[in-house]
Amino acid sequence: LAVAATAVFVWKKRRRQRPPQLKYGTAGFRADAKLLWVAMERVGILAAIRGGGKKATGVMVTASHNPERDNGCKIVDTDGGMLAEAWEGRAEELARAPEAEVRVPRCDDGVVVVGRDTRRHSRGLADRVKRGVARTGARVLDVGVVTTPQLHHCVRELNEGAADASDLFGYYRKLVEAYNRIVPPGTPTVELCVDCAGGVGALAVEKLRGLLNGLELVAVNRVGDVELNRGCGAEFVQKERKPPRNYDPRRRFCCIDGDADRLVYCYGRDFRVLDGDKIAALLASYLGEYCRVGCVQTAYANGASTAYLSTRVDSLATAKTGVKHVHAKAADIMDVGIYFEPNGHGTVLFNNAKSPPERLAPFASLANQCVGDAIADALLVEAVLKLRNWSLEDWDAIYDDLPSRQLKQKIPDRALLVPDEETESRLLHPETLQLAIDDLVSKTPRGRAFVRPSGTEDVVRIYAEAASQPDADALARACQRAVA
Ligand code: 16G
Ligand code: ZN
Repeated sequence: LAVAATAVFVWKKRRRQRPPQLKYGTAGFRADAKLLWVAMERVGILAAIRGGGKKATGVMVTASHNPERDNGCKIVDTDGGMLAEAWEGRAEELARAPEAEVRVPRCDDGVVVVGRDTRRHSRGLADRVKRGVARTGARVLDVGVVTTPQLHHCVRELNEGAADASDLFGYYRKLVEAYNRIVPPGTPTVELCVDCAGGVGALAVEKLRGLLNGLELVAVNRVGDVELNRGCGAEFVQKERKPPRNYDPRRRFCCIDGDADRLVYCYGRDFRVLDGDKIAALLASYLGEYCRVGCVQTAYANGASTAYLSTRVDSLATAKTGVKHVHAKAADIMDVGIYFEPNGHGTVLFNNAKSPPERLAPFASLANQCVGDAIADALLVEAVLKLRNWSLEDWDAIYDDLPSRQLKQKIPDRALLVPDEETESRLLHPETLQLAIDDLVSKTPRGRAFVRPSGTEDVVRIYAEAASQPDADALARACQRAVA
């Protein structure tokens, strides 16, 4: 009896214990994988509730470009996009609540699509998500190891009436058909090495091999070749400006991240990086010849790209960092809304999907309409380069990046820094810090700088650009000292 009593006591205590107080960050929960077990089950419950017992939603278990030890999840909304911001608070509450306080409603006719990346713990965490979904009575559709954009695609397809989107056959068919409509057969073949950061993107690249007119994809840094996201991948290459592992300057290279929703290109012995800004510029300059194009950037966009785009697109806007912000603005701008963050996350939205100009129809099916998709974006870039008959050098030469520098600084409480709601490029509080930054900027030729609290890491990010690299470095360091 005493043993049973102890067991009941322990069980009750556990039910009252608070799980880790996670934050729903810029793109979902993200933390050391060990802290996520409870949260994942709750995320499954939340995703089912969000579907309202009728529609499909999704959960992607991934920590994207973070190190292998981290994990997380991205919740996919009924339209195939990211979870509506209004629901993030509810997700947090549910993830943080002691078990005894969790109320689980019935969502019998809902479906939650569950996918995962290649991390060691992703399978176990996905099982937890599935357990949460099962508690609501909703059905689980397990699509296994997929890229994040593939999972978004599945959810959208299901809600648009597809019987089953889980084999991804429709996803690949759409890409191949659209690309081959733009690029005719018989076109001379270009080889493109895709640095897959040791992640799931390699599976998609393999699937597309041999199917595309004039384009041979080669997966480099496949699962198991390298540690995930370490010394390779889009985040590493864009932030560090260093060649990824297994880079070969004689071959054409692009780099994606651990869940294949970011893309940057690179080339040459002097290692040039073509980032998201340059991808936006390339696509905008081409599409702008056929329709009215709007572009959305974040404050991290290089000033030279902003200057280039301002004379070539019909509308140019700045949004807060994070896909949900740039995506929303791009969906509301001109016939075609292009957004790319410099880190390579972006896509082209066809806002008049019913009637894109004839010539652009295949672009409208190639570009992922839910979220940035590194694989689809690489095909868009390759298609436009072929149509223009451009090399990477030609593309790179459309404008020269202003020298820039990014730094980060840990402070005791980054929540004390409050940026403006519109663009996150100025601090509303503390005012004295913003004044100090203004002063430093005014003394730097072509200077621009801002600081903002990261939404994915416990740090403050510092961005600076200037006419010369030493000036950009000095400006960034001076802002860092002002923050610290
Ligand atoms: C996330 C965002 C990315 C953003 C980055 C900013 C999505 C899918 N991803 O990775 O768009 O650029 O966070 O990180 O929204 P930060 O808040 O740490 O600077
Ligand atoms: Zn990612």
